[in-house]
Amino acid sequence: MRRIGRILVGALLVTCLVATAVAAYNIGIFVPGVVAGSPLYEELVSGVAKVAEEDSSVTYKVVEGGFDQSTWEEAVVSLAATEEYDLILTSNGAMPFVAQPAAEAFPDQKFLIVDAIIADHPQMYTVLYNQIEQAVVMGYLAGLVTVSEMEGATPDLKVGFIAGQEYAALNNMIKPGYILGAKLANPDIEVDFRVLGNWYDANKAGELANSMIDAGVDVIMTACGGANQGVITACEERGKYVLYFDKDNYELSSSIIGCSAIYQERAVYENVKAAVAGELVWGEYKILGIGEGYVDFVDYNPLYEAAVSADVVAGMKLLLDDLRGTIDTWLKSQMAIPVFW
Ligand code: RBF
Repeated sequence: MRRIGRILVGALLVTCLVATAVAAYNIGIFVPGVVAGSPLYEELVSGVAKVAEEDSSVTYKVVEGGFDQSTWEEAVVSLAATEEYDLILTSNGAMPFVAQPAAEAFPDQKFLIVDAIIADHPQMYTVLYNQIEQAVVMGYLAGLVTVSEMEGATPDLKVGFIAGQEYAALNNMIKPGYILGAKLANPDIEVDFRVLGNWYDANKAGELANSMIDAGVDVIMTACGGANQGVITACEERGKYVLYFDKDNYELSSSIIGCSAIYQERAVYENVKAAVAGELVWGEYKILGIGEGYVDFVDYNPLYEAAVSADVVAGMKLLLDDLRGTIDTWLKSQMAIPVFW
């Protein structure tokens, strides 16, 4: 009897251990670049960290892919080849394609890719942000500032935008949205658009900003990751204005007069939780914008109203009320996202 009892207890223990092992959920986070200085990558990691804090069965490892994009495909294959991860999580529009060979080689590997979109891939779930909305607001602010009486505003109707590189989301959402917003403020405004060619060279970003300022630009939107600092320093030195694209970052510099934010930490947190619960439908995607609460302009930081003139605040409020409420059908049609995937 005793012996049978011991065997039963032993069997129970083994079952418990196996059950615990099965319940563990491991996430490999592939950062295509480096975390520091890129808001969306910082929030990619912090979103998972929040899930892991609440759920001890969730573990994660962060792999930084660095700036040599030609090595990413191989690095994702290596990550999948460990067969240790229930989920590979990554972020940016190129990643559904970069992860393709890994997906093919490891058909059981699942991928959650945020700030990206692909339809009908049976191993992938993607979350795209409506960056037309995000950029329209920023373009409109740039337009209001350049026509304003603010101290740094020049008589030229020129606003700037510096991007890290050219990619589908930029060409189909961010750039057209910014131009649309600026021209809504005043149709005669010209947008000086420059591409840095990478996401880290702050010196070169500073040179681009200075050359734009020489040409009469008084406000520059920056979306070039770690290189943003070069734009900020140039604008600080020359009394010009910066629009920061991805995050509430007014504290970083007094030259930053407008921030739009993507709530990527929240999107990552929610979708990783859904993945852990087995609720993500592979092959599907969703698009999250201002109406859904994942994209916004940060007018709720008091530093914003302190940084711009009262007429700019009033003009912005009209557009924001529209975008956050019932959008006028004409504006809505102008902001439709073309199917670029
Ligand atoms: N954004 C960053 O802030 N830092 C980066 O290192 C970075 N690398 C990118 C690499 C590729 C191939 C692509 C397509 C986009 C990258 N982005 C990066 C842009 C990011 O996905 C997003 O579009 C911008 O942050 C604007 O919201």
